[in-house]
Amino acid sequence: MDKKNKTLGEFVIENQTSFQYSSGEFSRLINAIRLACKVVNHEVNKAGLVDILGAAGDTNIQGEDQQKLDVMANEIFIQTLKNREIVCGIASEEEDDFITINSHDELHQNKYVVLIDPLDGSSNIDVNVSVGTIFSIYRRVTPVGTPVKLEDFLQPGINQVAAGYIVYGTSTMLVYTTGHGVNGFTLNPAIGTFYLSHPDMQYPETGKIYSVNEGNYIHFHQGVKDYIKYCQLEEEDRPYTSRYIGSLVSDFHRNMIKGGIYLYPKSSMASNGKLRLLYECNPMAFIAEQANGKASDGFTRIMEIQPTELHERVPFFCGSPKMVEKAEEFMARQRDRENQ
Ligand code: AHM
Ligand code: MG
Repeated sequence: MDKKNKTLGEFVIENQTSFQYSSGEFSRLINAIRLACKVVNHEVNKAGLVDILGAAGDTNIQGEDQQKLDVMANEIFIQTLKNREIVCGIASEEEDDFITINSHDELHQNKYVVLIDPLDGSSNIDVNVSVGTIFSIYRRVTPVGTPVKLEDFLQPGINQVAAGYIVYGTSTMLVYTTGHGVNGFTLNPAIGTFYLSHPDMQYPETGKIYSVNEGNYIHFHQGVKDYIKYCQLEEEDRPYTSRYIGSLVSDFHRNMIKGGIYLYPKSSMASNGKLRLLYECNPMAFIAEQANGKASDGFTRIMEIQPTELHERVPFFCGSPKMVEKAEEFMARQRDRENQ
């Protein structure tokens, strides 16, 4: 078959054997995510009609309350996964606690848990800027046949069996990995089909883009400040270009294609940064590493951090390997200075 015409469905079937565990189950899982993504995509694309159709909190013409899109996306993903009975638990950035699926089913046969940020960067929706969905899949660690426990979700990122994101951008793309490289699929909205458009995605070794919210500059650790100054210096291939959308999926996606680094460091205002280890950093780190990139908290590999709570935050440095290594050098140098 012509590679250019390969659909996501065909790709999943062809690559079933590369999934380390039961292939059928994974195919069903990715199918559920693909379906939910198309529904969310439809809702996101209508967001510009908010003045016509009514804003969140309003009542629409059928007398139904209009929901905020992030709440709606959360419900769509959870409902789609629940209906298909393929996971034993879901944790979402939008929910305080994890959700147990089939809690009344004595069998509890499903082996996977899904962690999801249903609509990341949702403050961008009102101004027609790209947003995304991020997901992460693990095998449960507690025995099959029992209800899921917190420890099934608090696994280090290296245990992920799959992770991906959807970017609702100028076109809608689904990008995922099962630990055998990263592949990107673009939605043809006319027929609702994803096509393999970006096979084997790879970060360039280095790049010319740095992405950070520089408005927080004075609150950053000195190591981060020094690295930002290094990016701006007129030397060798620098100064780099500053690009920051404020929508992690979009900033990450651009940097992976063009070469760059994304930073959300800790600051004197946010002691662990802003991004969530389980819903944002771990899945993005898995994708980054599978695409020749790197992800750390400035000192430690993200995927080796042992999570202690569902909504914990970590500083995030992610991108082209040489750029992340250079930022880590600045962080280490400053730490050494402080320890002297
Ligand atoms: P959210 O989960 O509340 O949407 O926040 C996450 C988003 C990321 O997409 C983005 O990179 C970051 O927050 C931007 O934060 P800031 O506005 O502080 O730069
Ligand atoms: Mg988020």
